[in-house]
Amino acid sequence: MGTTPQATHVADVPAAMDRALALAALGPAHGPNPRVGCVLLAPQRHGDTHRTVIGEGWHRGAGTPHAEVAALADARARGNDPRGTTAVVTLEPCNHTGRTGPCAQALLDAGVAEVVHALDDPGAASGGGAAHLRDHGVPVQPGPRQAEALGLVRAWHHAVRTGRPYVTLKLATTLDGRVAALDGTSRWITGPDARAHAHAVRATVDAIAVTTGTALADDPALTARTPDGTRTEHQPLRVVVGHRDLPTTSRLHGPGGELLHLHTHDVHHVLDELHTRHVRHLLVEGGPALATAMLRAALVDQVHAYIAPMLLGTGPTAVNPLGITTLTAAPRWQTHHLQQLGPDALLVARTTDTSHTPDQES
Ligand code: AOF
Ligand code: ZN
Repeated sequence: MGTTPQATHVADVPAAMDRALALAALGPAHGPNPRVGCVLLAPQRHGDTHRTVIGEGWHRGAGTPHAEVAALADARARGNDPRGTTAVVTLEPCNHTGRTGPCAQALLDAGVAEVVHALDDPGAASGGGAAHLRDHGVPVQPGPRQAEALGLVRAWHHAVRTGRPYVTLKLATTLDGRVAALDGTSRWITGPDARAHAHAVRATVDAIAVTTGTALADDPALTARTPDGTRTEHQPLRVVVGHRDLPTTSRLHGPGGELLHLHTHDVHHVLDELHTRHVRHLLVEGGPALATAMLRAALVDQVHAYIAPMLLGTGPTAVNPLGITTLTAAPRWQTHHLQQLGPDALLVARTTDTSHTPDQES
């Protein structure tokens, strides 16, 4: 099925989990649902060194079959009987009927003998699949490779757990943290490689937010584009925060994702509204007023700091005063990773220590 060659044999359950994680990564990083992969292993016969993969699948986005159901369908399409198999899944099988039916029950109905899953499902309705399987006599082993599985679904997991989107704040500054010169010139501080990276990030998030001030001053399109200017298939929701109206000629009214104008300055209200729209990952792109309000409310989970090796000495900074007057009052973030982008650098910092977990979201 799909774009990847089928695995036919794997050494053992850990190798099957490697495969399930690789399959999960084929799903979209954006959207309301998590990226999940599933591998069905035939029972180990005496003397075999490897186990046969009889079916595998991954989730391709909201409304399409879940990974477990996709793997069962793959097995049947290949003429394989899923009875007695071990289901190796990157997320606990769901226990609810949402856009599709409950996977825990689908695995039971198929006669699967045991389940190994990485992450627990934190959803109030969707969780509990492991208990349901155990109650019906199917052993469930939770927990291997949680960090990797989480790296694939960080924003979704955060949103389901906390009831608000995961927020990435993008900053593009000089070495001394400035975003414009005194005369207001601000394009371009970072170079093409940094901009290409930022566009690739846009293509993985659900929504991008800017203030009306930034929208009026810069007239951004807020679309995700490849370096040749082509719009990518997925276009995030474009969110403008603030009271002033945008002219009808604004590029935000042009082609791209849906435009949502929120006439508020309350960042909690912004995130509530986006959460009800199933936005899992919000990218905040400016200006400094919105960045500052989000930081003051402790609503930023990750900063993408693009830093250009130039100095201005004066001019506006990326963030306005945060009310911090002494060093010990400044929260210290964790460096998740550091990357060179042409002449510039990208530092990804997070509020919690995820520096040892891989991350395939961006
Ligand atoms: C997925 N894909 O492979 C698994 C999921 O609205 P629904 O019916 O698509 O259900 C989405 C929820 O199901 C999701 O939030 C998660 O809790 C659970 N498991 N979801 O999209 C999958 N296994
Ligand atoms: Zn499911």
